[in-house]
Amino acid sequence: MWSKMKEKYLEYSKEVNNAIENNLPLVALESTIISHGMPYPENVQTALNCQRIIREHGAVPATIAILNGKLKVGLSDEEIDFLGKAGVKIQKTSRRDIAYNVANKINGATTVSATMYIAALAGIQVFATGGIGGVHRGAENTMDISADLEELAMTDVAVISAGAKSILDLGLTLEYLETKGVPVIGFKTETLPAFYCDKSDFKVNFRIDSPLEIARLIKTKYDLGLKGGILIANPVPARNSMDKDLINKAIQEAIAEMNQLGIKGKETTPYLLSKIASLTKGKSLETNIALVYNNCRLGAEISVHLKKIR
Ligand code: PSU
Ligand code: MN
Repeated sequence: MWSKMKEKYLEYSKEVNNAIENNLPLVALESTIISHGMPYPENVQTALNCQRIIREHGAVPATIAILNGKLKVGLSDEEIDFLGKAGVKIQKTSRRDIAYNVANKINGATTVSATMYIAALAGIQVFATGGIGGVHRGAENTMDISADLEELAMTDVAVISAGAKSILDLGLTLEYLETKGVPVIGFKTETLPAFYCDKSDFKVNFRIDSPLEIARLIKTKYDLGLKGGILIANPVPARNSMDKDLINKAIQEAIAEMNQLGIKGKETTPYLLSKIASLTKGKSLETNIALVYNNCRLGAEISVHLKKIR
């Protein structure tokens, strides 16, 4: 019954369909990072390179979006180009928007939360992205907490990210994940990386140094019926890590300007990302691209191991 219903809404690319039929390792990718996370044409080049890197590491990429009322798992190069060119004109789609967009055939670029949900429907357990949403600074007044955290609480997908940006409150983000029972793994690190920087003052729950060991943890969690995601924090390579003071100054300036302009809700993250990129003269964009590639590599390695262990 459910599987028939599912077929009605999901649409796989040929490559993804072949991977599912042959039990090949898959890695999901989100599309808000394309439409809202980076400017054109870097967004399209990055998305295509992510797919290439995943293939080079023995897995199959599945970029996810909502197009023409379908939950698309695997996009063509033309579809990626369409999302990249349209940019913020495409609707940023999180969990709450999925049903409305599908019912009304509204195109949507999926955030981490929506991508996790659709990946899980398609049976994909590993998802690589840049940064996740979290508890925003000042959330004690605004209650701005990303739906990504609730999704990590309930959907069985391991998410590889470069930690969380310090536009967020990293300490409160970790507290939230702890309450929800989401394990936070540091890949070769003791501290939660802060996206643009490879380190922060906050500790991860467990440090693991090999992709095989991470795959074993994922398998064990789901064998035990422990619902919800796993957050794998993969620090940006040291050579691409930004100076802490420089980036924090840009973040503070961007937040102050955002508050002055009265920007709220789902516009917050895209606004801050582009403002920080211009304040750092493109350096933050360069770092962002490097860390996404790094996460795709690790995601592919974990997914390959996950298919082999039993
Ligand atoms: N962080 C980035 N780039 C991004 C995002 C976050 O560095 O593109 C996107 C992701 O799609 C994430 C979303 O799921 O922003 C979080 O938005 P919000 O804070 O509105 O939940
Ligand atoms: Mn928000």
